[in-house]
Amino acid sequence: MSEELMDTTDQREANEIKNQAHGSRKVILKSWGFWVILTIIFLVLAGVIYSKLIQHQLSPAKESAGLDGQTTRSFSKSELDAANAALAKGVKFEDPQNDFYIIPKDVIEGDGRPNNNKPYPLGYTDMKSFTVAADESYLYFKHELWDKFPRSLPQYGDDSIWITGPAVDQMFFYKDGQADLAQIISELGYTTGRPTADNKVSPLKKPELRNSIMMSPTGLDSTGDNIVKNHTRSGMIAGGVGTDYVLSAVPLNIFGLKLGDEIIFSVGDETGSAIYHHESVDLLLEEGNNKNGDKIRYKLGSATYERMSLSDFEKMPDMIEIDKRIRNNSKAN
Ligand SMILES: [Ca+2]
Repeated sequence: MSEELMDTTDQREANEIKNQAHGSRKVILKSWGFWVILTIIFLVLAGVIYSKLIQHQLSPAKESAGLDGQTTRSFSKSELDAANAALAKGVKFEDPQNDFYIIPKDVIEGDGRPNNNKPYPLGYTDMKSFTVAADESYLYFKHELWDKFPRSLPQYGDDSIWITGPAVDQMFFYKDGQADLAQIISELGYTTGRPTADNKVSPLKKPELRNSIMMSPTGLDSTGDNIVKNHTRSGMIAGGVGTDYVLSAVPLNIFGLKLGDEIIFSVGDETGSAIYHHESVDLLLEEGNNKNGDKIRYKLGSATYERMSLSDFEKMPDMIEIDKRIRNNSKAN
């Protein structure tokens, strides 16, 4: 073998050794990279599962989502600007301070719980004003109260407030030509659910501000509450704890409504405590200690309204039909 050839052979061997070393380094790098990626995936998955568990613990699914699985979200900056622009052109109603409706002592609710005939003087359960407005996409309701909502479970004497919130009640509208009713509550929940039979509540770490929209009543359950076809929490909400207002935006399309259509509704604020079914009730447009306030007849997007008495409302042929349908399917008594 010539020296030259030996050199070439040595060179080839050296190259082969180098290549082998490079190859094994590649294998090591590959498996090292594999474990890094696997660890990252594991950490991300663990994080997601953990946050879901925490979320679930803070706000049980039962309370957080409607029957359709929808939850209420916050406004974006531009959505809030749009809401305020619409509200500036809406209709505002003022409501006096400390004008609670006193429920007669002998009224016992369907669930057997009593009502409070001496409502607590809590400003955040007392309506101060109400504004209604609409744009092409949303119906807006702004409720102002006489005081700020507490940041954690409110106590009054031995009692505690588990839920409070103003509502647009018995809202009459036409969906695809059919007369229908809806109730839209802008509620602030302080507990994981209703009080137990021995008046105990479990506070949420973070109170939950949400829309509660009940649509299409079809009957009454055994406690006399409406059975509804749909319950959703869709839309946006702002205000709540630390503020003295609640602002709700509800998509027009869930009612099949558009600008210029008419709705007829009343407004009330109900609060539930550990002891009382209704700790307090405050109604808009009521005179004296009337159980029901007058109705507001409002054309979506307009700056005016028409006041309508409850008896005129109940005499509307479509309302008589709806009422009949609900009563005929009553599981109460
Ligand atoms: Ca009031």
